[in-house]
Amino acid sequence: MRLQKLSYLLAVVLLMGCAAPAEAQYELKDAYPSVEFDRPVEAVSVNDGQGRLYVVDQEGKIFWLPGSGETPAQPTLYLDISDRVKAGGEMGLLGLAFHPDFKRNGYFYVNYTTDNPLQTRISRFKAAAGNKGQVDPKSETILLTYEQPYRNHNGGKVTFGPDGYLYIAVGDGGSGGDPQNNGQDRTKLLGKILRIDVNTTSGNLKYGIPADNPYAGNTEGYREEIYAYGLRNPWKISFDEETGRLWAADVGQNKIEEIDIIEKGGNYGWRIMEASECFDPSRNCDRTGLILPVHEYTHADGVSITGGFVYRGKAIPELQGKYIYADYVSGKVWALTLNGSGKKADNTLLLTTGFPVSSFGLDQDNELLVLGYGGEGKLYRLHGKGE
Ligand SMILES: [Ca+2]
Ligand SMILES: [Ca+2]
Repeated sequence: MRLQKLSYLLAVVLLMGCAAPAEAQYELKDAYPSVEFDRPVEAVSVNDGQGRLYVVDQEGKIFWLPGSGETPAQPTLYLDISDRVKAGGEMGLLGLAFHPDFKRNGYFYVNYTTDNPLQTRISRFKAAAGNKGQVDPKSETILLTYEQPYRNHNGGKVTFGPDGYLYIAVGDGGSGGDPQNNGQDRTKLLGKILRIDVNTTSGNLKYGIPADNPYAGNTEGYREEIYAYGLRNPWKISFDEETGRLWAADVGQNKIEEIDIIEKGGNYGWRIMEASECFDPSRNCDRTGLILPVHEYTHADGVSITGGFVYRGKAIPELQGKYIYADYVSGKVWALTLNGSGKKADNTLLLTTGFPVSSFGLDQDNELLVLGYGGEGKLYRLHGKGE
């Protein structure tokens, strides 16, 4: 009897293969047990000497939490622009980036949707000297607006690159199947990664066009802000601080979610392709010049990808250099590893959250935060089990 049981257990272990033990190695811990947000979509830190973590609530508010050591941590309202933000579904205050020289100039940049007309705005705000208390909502300077033909697919991330330029993730405008073919239309800003220089102005623009942007000075009518195109709804882009690589998670249409390494001037395929498959046309599409994802997964594993970061923290050494991302719907969190030539080497499931993952954040020490959305808007930390 005992032996039978043992061999049964052995058979179960063998059948389960390697996937189960990998998932069991990680868990999430509530980073701020006393703190809840309505709908957190960003958690951003800045080298402001104060160790603060800034959390964006989709409704149009930014809060900050004090650095470690100050407990219990309570969020302080930093900026409230809910009077001008149209929130709900995929709309709202969606992105926050601090100027690399924030400590000196107090500038930070946001991406939000507004209505009448339905638009996306990229705006700059200015924190008063010393960065104490609340930021004046009247300190807004609107840098860039673009029309949103539909309420969904607004992208939303803004982030500074190692080159000091501001990168903006822009969705294809929305609906389904990109009916206006915005992703491939380089006369439009929709369905693109944009790159602008916020430290200068150019003609009527409140920003500059970097001289080496792919369409700088073009005569074809292409938008000079474009850095890369052919994206559907990049829900989070991030730079790997160490390699300078720009990562994008692009939400799929009917079948496939994808991760891309964004190169200047690259065409990432949408709507000609959904990840590695033809989409429109559905067969024999022209793949010439299209850049395929470094990784993709089908709707067997999730329905809407949420991009994260290449882990450069210290707490979980074995995740060093791996891209951590999730699926919003399935709650699965994975680690993707590239090899020396930038191709996929491994993709490992770390855990399944049991709640929708809206985003990832980085604290002052480059440690990873997982943002829970829907029901309880919580911030979690990823831990190795027993750590
Ligand atoms: Ca839209
Ligand atoms: Ca693609």
